Amino acid sequence: MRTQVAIIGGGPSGLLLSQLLHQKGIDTVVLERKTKDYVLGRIRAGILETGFVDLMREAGVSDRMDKECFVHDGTVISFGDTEFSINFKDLTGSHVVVYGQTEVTRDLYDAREAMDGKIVFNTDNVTIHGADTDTPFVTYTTDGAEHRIDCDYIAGCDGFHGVSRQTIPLTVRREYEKLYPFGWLGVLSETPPVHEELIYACSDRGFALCSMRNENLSRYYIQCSLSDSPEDWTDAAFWTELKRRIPAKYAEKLVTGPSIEKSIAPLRSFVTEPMRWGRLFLCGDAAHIVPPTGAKGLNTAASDIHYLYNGLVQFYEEADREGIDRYSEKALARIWKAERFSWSTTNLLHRFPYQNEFDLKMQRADIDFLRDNREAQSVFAQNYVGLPY
Ligand code: FAS
Ligand code: PHB
Repeated sequence: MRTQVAIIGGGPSGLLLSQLLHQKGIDTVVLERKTKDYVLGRIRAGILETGFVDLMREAGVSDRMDKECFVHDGTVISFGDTEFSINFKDLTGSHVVVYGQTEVTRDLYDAREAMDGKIVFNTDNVTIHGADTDTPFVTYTTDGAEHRIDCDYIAGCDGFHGVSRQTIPLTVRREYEKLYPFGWLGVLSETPPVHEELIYACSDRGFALCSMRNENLSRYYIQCSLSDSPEDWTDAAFWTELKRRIPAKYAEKLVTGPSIEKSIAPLRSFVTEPMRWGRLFLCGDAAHIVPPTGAKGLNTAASDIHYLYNGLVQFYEEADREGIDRYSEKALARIWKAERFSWSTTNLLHRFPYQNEFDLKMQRADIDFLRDNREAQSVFAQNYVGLPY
């Protein structure tokens, strides 16, 4: 088989790139290790920057999102029983959209299948060959048979545990990582959201987040120990702990219910440089990870796709390599700013085991300054709604 762009990974990055390129008549094949149902069963991000929304519109897959999403003009930040709002619209003229990653991925799969997009599921042993030559190819096995795809370029959209990043020699790639001493225990419940906006809660007992997917599907998180497993937490224990971390006015009206999904995500900051090696480009979680506090994971994947898509179109339509030659530089410039914001909000709102009384006073002063200072809120809002591509 031959294609123009071989895409490894059928998550939001790979599917969005495939869909965008297809619209420009550029041929792709997507290789996905799992089944479509498995991919759609993962509960992950919930907040989309307007840049992501614009890309979904450009890809022609925004109809359901436009009908079903929530537009959020701000968020609530609380510390114990005190709270304040940050008004994105007032401070930046922009907003964010609440629409789950599961739905984004579902819409992209539906569009790819409606256009007979080539997606191969259950691929094993995906291996990238000759990425640093002018004749790269990818091999993989399905149902025990080996296959080969010759291509012009390879997009590594295969997430943090994929093969693409590992293909770049250690003599070429540099990795930057920070691990956090806690995780997020997340619960999905078919209950109405406790508030119309998200609540990022800092408390003496640790961080909590009240989010949502729709008017009867809520997503809640509490900071938890890395030694915890979801089975350690009954639904009742989760709800009790969540109520102890959010302001009483919300705890009193929280509608609880059975969890339909319960999982723990570790938190890490991670970046690989460069994001290109020859004809291999890394996108999304294959290249970088953020703690989800700033809602940047999926949104930095989107800006990577924006840069790579436009670079590939520039190459195929104008024989101009400037876009693909500058891909890594442009993507990393935005990624490091998102890493900073995600690291900063994680430090602002979580409890760290080593914090002493002075550290706690500094954290409280940081939150009080954000509460009282419009410029500080403007910096937060600009980062949260998404810095320019
Ligand atoms: P993905 O990991 O989504 O997709 C990669 C795909 O490649 C997967 O389908 C995988 O099966 C496939 N793959 C892997 N190896 C392969 C191989 N060798 N061959 C073929 N296919 C292969 N972000 C937020 O903004 N907010 C959140 O709350 C949030 N929560 C998260 C919770 C968890 C547990 C995780 C892991 C991430 C979370 N994220 C969150 C970040 C997440 O949303 C990512 O940013 C987003 O999934 C990035 O999309 P992709 O780059 O497509 O990677
Ligand atoms: C979510 O709804 O899953 C979500 C929202 C905001 C975040 C992280 C996760 O910062």
